[in-house]
Amino acid sequence: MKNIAPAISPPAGIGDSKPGNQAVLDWVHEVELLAKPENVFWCDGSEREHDCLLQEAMRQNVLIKLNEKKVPRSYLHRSNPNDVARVEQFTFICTPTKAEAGPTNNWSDPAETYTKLQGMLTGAMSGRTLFVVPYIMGPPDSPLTKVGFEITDSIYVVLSMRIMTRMGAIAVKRLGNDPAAEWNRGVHSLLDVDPARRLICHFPQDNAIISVGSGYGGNVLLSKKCFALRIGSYLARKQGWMAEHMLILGVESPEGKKHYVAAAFPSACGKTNFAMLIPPKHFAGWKVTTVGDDIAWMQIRDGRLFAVNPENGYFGVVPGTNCKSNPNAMKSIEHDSLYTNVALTDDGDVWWEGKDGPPPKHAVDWRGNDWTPDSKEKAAHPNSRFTAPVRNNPVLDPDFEKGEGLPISAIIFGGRRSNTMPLVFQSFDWEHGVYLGATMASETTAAATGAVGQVRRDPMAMLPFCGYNIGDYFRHWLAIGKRLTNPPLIFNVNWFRKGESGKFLWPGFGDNMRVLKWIIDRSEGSNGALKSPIGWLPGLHDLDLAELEIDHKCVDELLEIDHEDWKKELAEHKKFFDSLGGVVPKELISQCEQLAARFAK
Ligand code: OXD
Ligand code: MN
Repeated sequence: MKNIAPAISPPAGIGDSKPGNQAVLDWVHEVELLAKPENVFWCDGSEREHDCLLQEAMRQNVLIKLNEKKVPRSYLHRSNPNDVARVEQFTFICTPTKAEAGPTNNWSDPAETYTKLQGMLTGAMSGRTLFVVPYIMGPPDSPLTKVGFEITDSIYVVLSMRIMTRMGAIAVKRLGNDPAAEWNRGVHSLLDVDPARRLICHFPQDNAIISVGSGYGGNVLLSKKCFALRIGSYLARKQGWMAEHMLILGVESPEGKKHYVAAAFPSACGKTNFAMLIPPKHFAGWKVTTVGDDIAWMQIRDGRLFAVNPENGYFGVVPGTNCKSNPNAMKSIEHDSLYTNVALTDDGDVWWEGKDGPPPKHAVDWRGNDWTPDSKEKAAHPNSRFTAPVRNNPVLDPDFEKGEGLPISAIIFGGRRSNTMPLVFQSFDWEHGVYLGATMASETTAAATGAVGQVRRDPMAMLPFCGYNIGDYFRHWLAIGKRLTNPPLIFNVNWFRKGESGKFLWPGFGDNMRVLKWIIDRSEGSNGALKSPIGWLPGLHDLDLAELEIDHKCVDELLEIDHEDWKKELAEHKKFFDSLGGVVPKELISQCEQLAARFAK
């Protein structure tokens, strides 16, 4: 069989930065004995190393260099067509008991799973290079920051980790030489990229991850979903902090007053767009800055929640990104970026459905086939991705690296719902807010394999990412609320409500600033709201809709609470809680009853 990741022979002085920590050395040695690579490459994150890996990735056709004038220092990667999204059905939480993983996770026995994976990894790296990638998650001087090491046989993974994390010597230094220090062990092997031998396994008690058989980012950049969310959420509960699938943004008023907001939306629901929002003209002087677009780690200090973005790059969905939907993302991917599964134009540029301008007359699609505008196939895969450094973002928050984190004034939950959910509403209090998060739902997207467009409950957008029992996760949220003397207010938004004609009622994108402004005003106690059975809703005059061409009828529809729809919604909440088999805390059951009672009044 063809070796899909042939070993590389780096020049002297590259790939030999062994750390001093004996626990790391022992672990790498153990994996080496099992996977039998040709050689071991110790990454240090230097420029020399980067150049060497890029050259090798091009030589192996893992990366295609793009037109240097059009997209400087950027590359295209094509994944195996059977490997284009996260695979929730092959993702496992391996805790000693099934109850610890809970009703929403696939569970498998840790000892049996280790044995099975050891079998799969035996000799798996023969003829390949075993790369050791040290990285930190979080700003260099933050108490929240954690160290991880990823072993991989994929050069694409190494180059992507270099963008997505602070990688190399910085992590080795932070870990130090104490063999008992806390760090995450991640092992990844492409094997033969066969879906039948694809497994993403988490061992929370061991702070360890093993991922085999895939090369897709969400399955193999172990820092991200696997460590920062699944293992992270487990550690967070144990250690009293929060690891959430949330963007973090800053909003500054013309007077210089600044708030930070964290928002949990399921995959591919516009987190990156919201985090990079450009306010409409009417909001001249208002500034929105990005702290993070996917993950928030939050700790309590002085009774408030403070958040950091543990990542150092963006791994975003490409199709639909353009100068109208997200000009800041377009700037972020203009250079020094990796593209995965987009189309390649004849002049070495990248193209995707929804990019500005007319489609190219000819391109090579994401599978490597000729493509023209008449082709039936899409040029870019719907879940094609960019990997870009945060530093490329023109609106990166100046305090992005602040170690203590940034104080969160509001938490927003949201999903993709064609009906039922109004544009925005505010919870009555923290406990009610936890209920909003716990019962959140969204229409599924291409970010994970499976049917697209079906409404599924996705509590706090963590359904695929909570590394332990979801009931205990809800309990953790409730317990955090008790420790907060100055908690963020909690809101729910829905940019995706449709009218009878099937068209979106709300323009979205930059105009989401209008909703954000109401949220900020509410956090300052300075704007009105109407009490409804589901929470506080803005009155018609509480939302600043100036200079927006929108029918009053649309606004009414956007804020409408249809009692028939809500009867069904409430039944779905109950059904969802019932499906969790008794793990839901009594406080949330009571919230469900209170909601029913408010509607019955
Ligand atoms: C992502 C996801 O890639 O949530 O961020 O799937
Ligand atoms: Mn995500």
